[in-house]
Amino acid sequence: MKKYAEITSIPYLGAASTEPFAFKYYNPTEVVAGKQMKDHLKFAMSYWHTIDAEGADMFGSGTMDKSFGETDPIKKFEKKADFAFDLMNKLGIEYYCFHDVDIAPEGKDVKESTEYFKHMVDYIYDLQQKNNKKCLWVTANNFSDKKFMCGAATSCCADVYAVAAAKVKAGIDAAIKLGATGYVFWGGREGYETLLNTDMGLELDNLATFLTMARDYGRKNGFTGDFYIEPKPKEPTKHQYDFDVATCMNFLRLNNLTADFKMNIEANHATLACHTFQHELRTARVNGSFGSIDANQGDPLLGWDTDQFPTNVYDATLCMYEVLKAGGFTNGGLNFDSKTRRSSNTFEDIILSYIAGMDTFALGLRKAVAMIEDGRIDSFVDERYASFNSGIGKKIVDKSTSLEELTDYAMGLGAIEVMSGRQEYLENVLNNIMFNN
Ligand code: XUL
Ligand code: CO
Repeated sequence: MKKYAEITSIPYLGAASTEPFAFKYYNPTEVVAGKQMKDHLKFAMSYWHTIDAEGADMFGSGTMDKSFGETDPIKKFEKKADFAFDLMNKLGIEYYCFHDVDIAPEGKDVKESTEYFKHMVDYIYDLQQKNNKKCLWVTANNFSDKKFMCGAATSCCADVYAVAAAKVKAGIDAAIKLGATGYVFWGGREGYETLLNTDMGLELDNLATFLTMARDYGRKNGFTGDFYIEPKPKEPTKHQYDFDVATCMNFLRLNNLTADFKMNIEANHATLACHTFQHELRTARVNGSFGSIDANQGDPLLGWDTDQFPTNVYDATLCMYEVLKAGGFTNGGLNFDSKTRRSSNTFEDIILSYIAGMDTFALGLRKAVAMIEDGRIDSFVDERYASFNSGIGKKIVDKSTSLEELTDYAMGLGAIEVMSGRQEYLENVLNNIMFNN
């Protein structure tokens, strides 16, 4: 197998190829359903797992060294950034996203950390211009440091809340400078372990105030992208306030934030909430809050966030079906919040993992287009709800009936026959589409 340094770019060689460092399904400029594949998929490299994570887990230390031979903290992060853009070039990825602490070292206090961060934002800005890349979104890591042990915007300590606000302000400034089209809030420790020590009402109100201030600051200073909430039900806290899309939508509606906040849906967070990925995407779509996607997968036998590179083509197909039905990405895109397994510890593995994830979603896109073009599933659903197209059903849809009128109508009915849901037939149709071409 080739070494990382020998790889200059990953070509599209098609499904018959056995070359490991080639795309089998992702052909960036090929037009499918009226758009180039790269514009349908808007792949983004996510910094924290790819550029920083070294494979440490709670039972052992890292298995990979990503210091790039540097000990000076600033030089190390500059080398990481150089590597990040080189990797994106090799893979043909146009977008990237990051937490503040992914791109810069932390200083002794907020002031010093912000200076380091600004230096690295400038450094990355130059790389982005030189390499013709775009920033998908920025976020603040307001969960790792020990001061965030009881939350950030939902902390019991007002000083911690202020530090979290300063970090978000710096992140929004970076998003504006880099022209990012998104700013993400994932509520890492915004939740609680026990109600015995928690003022839930105050925490939720403080969170709403925090998001409102961030929105107002961003809009006042020229940030025109989307703000995103990334739902996750648990881990690290036992109860997270951003449990799933429906919970987040309730919170956003209550606090008049739906015009500015959309969802950043992560595949495995959906699974942890006991939903399918498609359920979360559909819930966002019907609520008008579909925004961006964190594409990874979990392990069905493990109950935590394994953040694996996606290889499940069924999930990717149903995901891309929802994306197409939502009209495609606007400000959002598809980022790989995914990491190589701890035992896949070489730079070649990073490239191979991205190829797997990108090919999986490219295949998913192709199959989703085939599903729509085939039409059997969509037309079955249309037929299933046909009783709402005319007569009393149309009146229900038009909100022009009443319980009295429906009662009169029901009184005149004889035996009713409800059409079969034909789930097995539809699953068979899906398999037919997946494997027939
Ligand atoms: C954590 C997670 C984060 C968010 C950004 O589970 O997914 O990477 O995507 O903070
Ligand atoms: Co994520």
